[in-house]
Amino acid sequence: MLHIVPRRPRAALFASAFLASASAAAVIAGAALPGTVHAAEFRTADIFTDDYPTVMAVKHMADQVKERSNGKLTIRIFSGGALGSENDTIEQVKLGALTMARVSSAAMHNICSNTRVPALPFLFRSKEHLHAVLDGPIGEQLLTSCEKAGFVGLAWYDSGSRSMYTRNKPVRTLADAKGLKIRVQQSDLSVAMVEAMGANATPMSMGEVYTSLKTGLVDAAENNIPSYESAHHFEVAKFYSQDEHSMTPEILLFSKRQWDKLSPDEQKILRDAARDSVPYMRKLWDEREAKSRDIVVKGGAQIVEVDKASFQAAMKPVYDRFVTTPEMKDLVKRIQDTQ
Ligand code: BDP
Repeated sequence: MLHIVPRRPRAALFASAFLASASAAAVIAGAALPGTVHAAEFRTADIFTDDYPTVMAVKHMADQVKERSNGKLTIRIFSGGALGSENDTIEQVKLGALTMARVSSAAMHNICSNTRVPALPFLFRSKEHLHAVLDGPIGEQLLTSCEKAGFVGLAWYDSGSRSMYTRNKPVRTLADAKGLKIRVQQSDLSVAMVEAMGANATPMSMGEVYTSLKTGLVDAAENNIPSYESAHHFEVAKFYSQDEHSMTPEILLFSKRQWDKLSPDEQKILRDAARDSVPYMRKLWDEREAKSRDIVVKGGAQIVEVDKASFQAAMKPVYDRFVTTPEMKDLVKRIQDTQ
């Protein structure tokens, strides 16, 4: 029933990833000259299944890449967590053992610090505000900010807004969150955000959340509605409290090691196709949000209205702790000023 597979032992993962990528690496290595496109197969990973918007968007990109390269460049998608957790796939991409990964940008927070910016609580006023920022120079600046760490950012994908959901009682105000044990993503910012709410943060990978909620290891988790639905969390945590504390986007990563071996033509085909998959993804995302909301409500979940202002007012310590460098301060200011 669980669509997101649990973690697999690290050694096995790496062995299979290296084997899987050996042929592609051999084809690419040293072969690329400017103005040329050579045959190569790239591999990408996602924890979600084939019918999820992130996976369908990368499939769209793969189709475009194949067509625009006359069948020379192909992208093979390992969905459903087949290559491990997001942290596992990020490590593989860094090493160049895996070409690409679609992950939550929160999984990059501790790797390249600027990616924390779009996850700051209550930063975006609306989906339109988020799009205006990510589609413009700030989005571009943030996408390139992980290159030193070994990652080329190809695109931002929507991920709606994240809200809290609980097993035992609905959360309506900040006071209701006090003392709850809440699963968060493996990011210091996510931990700090939940602590600022007066709750206790338990960081873990997505694949472990269902069981942790079911067994009571945690009282709550937080996510967008499509994740809440597709990972079946709504079956074990019935109260979905719409505090909409963050709009952390998804990021599509390409291994810098592999990128640097590609010709400018090959890079352009990949970049353009990634970019062109964004509007398609947004359409799918909106449809999926509506569909997921329907499924969870029919499945017995309760969508709870929240006193958002009480949550927002508690977030100052998060900004004080993470928005410290002149660059971060400038980014936040420019985002707030974006219309
Ligand atoms: C979802 C993201 C997924 C993350 C998950 C999480 O789409 O990439 O793994 O949240 O909470 O919204 O870990």
